[in-house]
Amino acid sequence: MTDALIVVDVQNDFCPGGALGVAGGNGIVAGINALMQDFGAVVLTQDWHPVNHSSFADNHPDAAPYSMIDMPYGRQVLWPRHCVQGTDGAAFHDDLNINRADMIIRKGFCASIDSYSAFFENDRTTPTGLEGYLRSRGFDGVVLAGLATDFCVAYSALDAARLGFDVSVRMDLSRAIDLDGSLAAMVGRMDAAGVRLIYR
Ligand code: VGL
Ligand code: ZN
Repeated sequence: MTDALIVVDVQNDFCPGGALGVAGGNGIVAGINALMQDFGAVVLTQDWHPVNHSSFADNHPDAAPYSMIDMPYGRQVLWPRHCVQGTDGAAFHDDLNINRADMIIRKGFCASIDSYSAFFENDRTTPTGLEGYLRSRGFDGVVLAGLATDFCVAYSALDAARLGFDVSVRMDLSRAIDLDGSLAAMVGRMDAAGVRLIYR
């Protein structure tokens, strides 16, 4: 088994004080840096939205942040404006060891569709290219950590499992948004999909 580490969205806007700050988000950075040393490949994902992105509540008249809308590809949460391309909020946390990364994959750059997963946009079919990258380098397993457990980490884990990778999530090195029970729901789905949830 050859595993790659995928570090999901450890960006300023997902850390406390950021536009979509996740409680304790900054507390996982040192542990993730240490974990990087155990892997033959380290991939970072970076949420990277244009200003007119359709997942931003303020791009929809009268829509409240955290409300839901129907998009052509399914239901979508409307988020506070976050991770706008080129802003400080979209930058990686200052302490993250980005020099260790072999690959940085950006996602959510298409205005009309969101992309939680590192592998597919939210239509679950438009690929990011990460599957090909990992397979062509000979990786057949992934370990995931980062932000947020119940959105971008979980979507990435479910897609990786669907693609046939061996998948583990370091729950101790991930932090959740937990919107209306989303953490419990996604833990259930990951468990059912055969994703190993590691709490150590
Ligand atoms: C994320 C909501 C919107 C995440 C990204 O990284 O989990 N969540 N964009
Ligand atoms: Zn986003």
